[in-house]
Amino acid sequence: MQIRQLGEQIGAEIVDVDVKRLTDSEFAAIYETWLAHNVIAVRDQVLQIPDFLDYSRRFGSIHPHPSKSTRHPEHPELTLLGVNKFRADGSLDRAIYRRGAEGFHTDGAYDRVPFKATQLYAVAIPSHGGDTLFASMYAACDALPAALRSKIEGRNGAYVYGGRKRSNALLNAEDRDVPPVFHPLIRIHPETGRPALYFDPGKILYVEGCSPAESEAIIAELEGCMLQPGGQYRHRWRKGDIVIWDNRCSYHKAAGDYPPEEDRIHWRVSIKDHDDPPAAEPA
Ligand SMILES: O=C(O)CCC(=O)C(=O)O
Ligand SMILES: [Fe+2]
Repeated sequence: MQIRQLGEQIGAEIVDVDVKRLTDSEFAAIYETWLAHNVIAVRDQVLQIPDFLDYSRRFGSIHPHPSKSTRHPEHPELTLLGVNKFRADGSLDRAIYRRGAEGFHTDGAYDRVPFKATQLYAVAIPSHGGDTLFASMYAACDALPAALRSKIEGRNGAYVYGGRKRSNALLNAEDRDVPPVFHPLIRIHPETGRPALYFDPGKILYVEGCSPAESEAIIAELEGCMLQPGGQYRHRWRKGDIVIWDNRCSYHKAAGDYPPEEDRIHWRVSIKDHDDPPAAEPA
């Protein structure tokens, strides 16, 4: 097994390994690399669905995504990306084609216990475009101007799935009306102990304890701090890649720019810690 750092502060690549046959010490090395580099790509894997689920369960417990319409029909804990993007009338369903492409975000901020990790396996990759972009929340936190940092220290953001724009197209109607959850804007990573700027402009409703105008001003300022030089990595997919990112310390975004007539299909799982409670089912 070989490990290579990719970005300056984020991203590593692992080659010459088969995740179907990993010893505990090899997995420990992968896990340590992931904690250190936040996003890792394991190349050249040939997997069936049970292999992908088994490997994913080494990182934690896997949870069905709230978007029920994009779950695999026999494996609800598996989300399908890029499947059924054309409707029966031939029109492109942009919510599927551009899923994750509206802006940098972290997965699961709308959940009381947000996802620890998201893992994708590349089943089909277009001839060009379709990259995934990553950025470090540690780098964003380190770069916060002192005045802004003191404004948000100890404060929570309020989050719902669709955020201020109510972007709920992938949710069933009965799952759209859910009360917000709260997370500290500077959140300490439970495993590394490092502070991260935990912020998602697409899912935040407001900053707790501020006037609406103050809250909007803070949100706009924070949005400008998310991407830092040296804190970014762009993944160019190859079929057979497994990529896992740490939602507690990284943002990501799909480029959303590949030829829509070509396939770009991933299997996807949402991972929590083994002892985290499941999401509350919407009332
Ligand atoms: O398709 C991608 O590149 C990433 C999509 C995304 O945001 C996600 O799966 O959480
Ligand atoms: Fe995402």
